Amino acid sequence: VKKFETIKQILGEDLQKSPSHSIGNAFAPSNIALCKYWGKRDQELNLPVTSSLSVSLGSKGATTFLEIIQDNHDQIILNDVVLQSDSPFSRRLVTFLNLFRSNPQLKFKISLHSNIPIAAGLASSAAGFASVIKALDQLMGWQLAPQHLSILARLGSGSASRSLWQGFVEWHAGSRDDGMDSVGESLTETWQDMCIGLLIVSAKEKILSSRVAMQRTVTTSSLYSAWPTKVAQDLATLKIAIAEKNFSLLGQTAESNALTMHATMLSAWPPIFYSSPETISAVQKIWSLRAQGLEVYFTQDAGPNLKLIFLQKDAQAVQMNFPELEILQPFSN
Ligand code: 2P0
Repeated sequence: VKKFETIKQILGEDLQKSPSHSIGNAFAPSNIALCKYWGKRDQELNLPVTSSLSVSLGSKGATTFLEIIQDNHDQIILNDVVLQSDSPFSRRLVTFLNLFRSNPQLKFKISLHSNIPIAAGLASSAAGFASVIKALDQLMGWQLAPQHLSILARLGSGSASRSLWQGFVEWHAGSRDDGMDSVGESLTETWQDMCIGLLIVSAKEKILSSRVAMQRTVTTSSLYSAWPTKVAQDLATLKIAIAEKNFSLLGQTAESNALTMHATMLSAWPPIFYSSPETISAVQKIWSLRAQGLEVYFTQDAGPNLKLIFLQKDAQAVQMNFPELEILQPFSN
């Protein structure tokens, strides 16, 4: 119900308009949070407790091809595999599309392609929902500004609100109940020689979705009350680090932010621990490399894999220590 109110505010009468094109086709990048989104103040609108800050991954992300079909149900294809209509991903996508159908008979073929290994924990919902809303914008002929698309993408998945732009993006928590001020904003600064390395330590399925995990953390973790203060400090520090190109400050802040998020999960009940033994050895290796003077930091999301953060000048040394690392340059591809 609240979702429709938001959509009506953005689309107005356009909501009833029939599609202007029969297809839509759009790409959206994945994003990695340097300051994490962990906890909602509204579960229906995916309104976060705090703001967050991410870096988008250039050409790594999801492409959605959307087509109107004459059928009585949607057809969903993920990386060329037709999904069962009762699979969790299909249900979530159909529920999202239901918000935007100008009439209930309007059915879609939705083909999503991700060029990021699913196991990286990056083929996450963010790039998916952002690319779906961009493809819908084309098909429906809304011609919305990215800020409005960010608000709509958030209704599918919180972190999708940050995937409407490349580069550094801040998702403002906002304070309104309708979420109209909970929107992504692109930062003007870039960082040409920043590298992100994807370290896949385990290709196993997630033990628990981030949606369930963050809610459990909010309701049961005694450490959660410290999280908003930590985020406020880290956001301010990250912006200084980005403005001054202080890489040590950026790396330390991002790593500490991720570890604090995981600490709130450890104190939830039942406890949530996304790290595997391989994660822990990789973390210890990173710390040991740093002690030897190699400036490499990590961040970790709702899974066992790590994202390493380092500068181009150290890429070779980092790659030597982690031969399986896939290195991305978010600002130069
Ligand atoms: C982030 N994560 O900031 C945090 C850090 C995971 C760990 O945003 O329920 O898939 O769809 O709003 O966006 C993943 O959570 O959750 C996420 P929903 P979402 O990247």
